[in-house]
Amino acid sequence: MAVRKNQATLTAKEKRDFVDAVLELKRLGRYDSFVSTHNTFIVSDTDNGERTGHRSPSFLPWHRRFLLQFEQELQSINPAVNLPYWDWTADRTANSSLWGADFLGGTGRSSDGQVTTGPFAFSSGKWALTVRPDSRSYLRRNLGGAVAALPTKAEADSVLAMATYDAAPWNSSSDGFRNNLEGWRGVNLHNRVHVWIGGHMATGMSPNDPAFWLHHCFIDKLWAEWQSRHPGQGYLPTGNTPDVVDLNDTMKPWNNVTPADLLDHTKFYTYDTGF
Ligand SMILES: [Cu+2]
Repeated sequence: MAVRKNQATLTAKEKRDFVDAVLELKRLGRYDSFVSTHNTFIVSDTDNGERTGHRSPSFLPWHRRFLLQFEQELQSINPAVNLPYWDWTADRTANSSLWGADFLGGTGRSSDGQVTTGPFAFSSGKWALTVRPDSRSYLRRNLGGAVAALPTKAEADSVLAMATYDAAPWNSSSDGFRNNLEGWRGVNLHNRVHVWIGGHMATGMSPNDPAFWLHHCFIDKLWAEWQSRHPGQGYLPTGNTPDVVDLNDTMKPWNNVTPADLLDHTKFYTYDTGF
């Protein structure tokens, strides 16, 4: 069983293996479809049609399925690689080893936001963006530039304490665990981290930054933690809800997987904290 580890505990070889597998997917032309798929599933509350990937209950199962697919792609390059997670309540600064030249590289330079260190620097010759919001093909970041602080452990705990998974109108104005975790309400966990990193992470094309996977892996872990804290609570809504993915509805773009299929992550992997 694959075990997803905290990035802070990865060995030098594990970091190298992860980075090398990501770079190889990019070289093979199998990375950028993840960027375009993610961007296709950005919606507003008032868009017509179904809300699937964001601003809706299926935010969590949609990203769980999305991460699983990416992890399987990495494992097709190197079976030893699992997604690591970034606990941003603990590793809270731009000086964290996460942003080291041997892992994700650091913040962007002040002139144009271009990441210039690490394997995803444009100058490495291995990380040119093709699915991108403008003509610039270099990865951009501005760590801590637009929002001063990452969410704290106390803030994460306050969201984990919420007993109800989600609530009508099932969008970015809802009460409940999902919307507070996604960050449209309350202390703002997930959205704030995207903005703290800045650059491409603050856009729908956020998977251009490999930090996306480590951030969302921690969001996925928080969902698993919420499930273990609230065993009597489950995914909502359970049926007949217009424009929303109900418990047993299939999710686009896969069309063969439902939230119910994804509730038990231990069918696929576990976390190093024991669940
Ligand atoms: Cu997303």
